[in-house]
Amino acid sequence: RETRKRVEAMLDGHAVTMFQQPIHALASGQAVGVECLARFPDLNKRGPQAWFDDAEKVGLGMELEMTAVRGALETVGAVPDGIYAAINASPDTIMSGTLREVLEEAGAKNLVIEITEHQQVEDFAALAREIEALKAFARIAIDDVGTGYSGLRHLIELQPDILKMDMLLTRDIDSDPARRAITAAMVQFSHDIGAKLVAEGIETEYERAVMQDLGVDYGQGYLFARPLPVVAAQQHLLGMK
Ligand code: G
Ligand code: G
Ligand code: MN
Ligand code: NA
Repeated sequence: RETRKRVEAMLDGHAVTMFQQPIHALASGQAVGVECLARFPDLNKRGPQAWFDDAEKVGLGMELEMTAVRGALETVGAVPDGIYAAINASPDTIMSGTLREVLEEAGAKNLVIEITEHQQVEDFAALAREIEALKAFARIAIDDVGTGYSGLRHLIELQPDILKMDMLLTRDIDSDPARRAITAAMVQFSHDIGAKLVAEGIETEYERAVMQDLGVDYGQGYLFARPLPVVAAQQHLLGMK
């Protein structure tokens, strides 16, 4: 009950702020996109993941996700032409049809939906159908490939435009042949299906260089920029272009 009150108070208080983290092409260094990420009050004590987990626990997960989506859509007008804006959504939210309604109404250009999966999907065929319908409004990215439930079926059946590798692969990429081998296989797979591959959590120039050498298309991480308030993100994007 305490948790429910806390989440409700946060939602009622319109306390969700959307930040943007730039995504860069590794070869040219140019910014190609931003990921919209939710930020909450008292961030030092409770990170975004804790808020999303709490909301999910008390049945407000979809409401919080859609609050973040609406907030993100309010910020995408500021994104320069030619740069995509990525929004996170779970299968539940996608299958509810609400996301499609909101995107249809917003009519925003150059959107990407990052499918973030933390639970097993009961009705995969229904998810796949809704994803097909969403492609009229956005490109599709699979988030955190290789972790949780973002498994093979997603890669095979959803025909994604973008794949995002979990930062587990980026960390220690210099010293670990297994991480390099999986990344190389991901590069091959992505390109065979006509998708772009993103390495997440790039913090050092060395990690960036290894990922580029392996053929990874795009990178996201503190080396390029942290998740930034929208005005700072736009300054970053315009400065790099
Ligand atoms: O932004 P990062 O700092 O800490 O976010 C942690 C996690 O919180 C992300 O990996 C993601 O799962 C979740 N998250 C952050 N922002 C959003 C959002 O806008 N929508 C959804 N659905 N999840 C988000
Ligand atoms: O949606 P997703 O789970 O991919 O959210 C991205 C997460 O990764 C966010 O929590 C964001 O703050 C985090 N992140 C982005 N870049 C870096 C980085 O370079 N290092 C680390 N440790 N985390 C990062
Ligand atoms: Mn994401
Ligand atoms: Na991710």
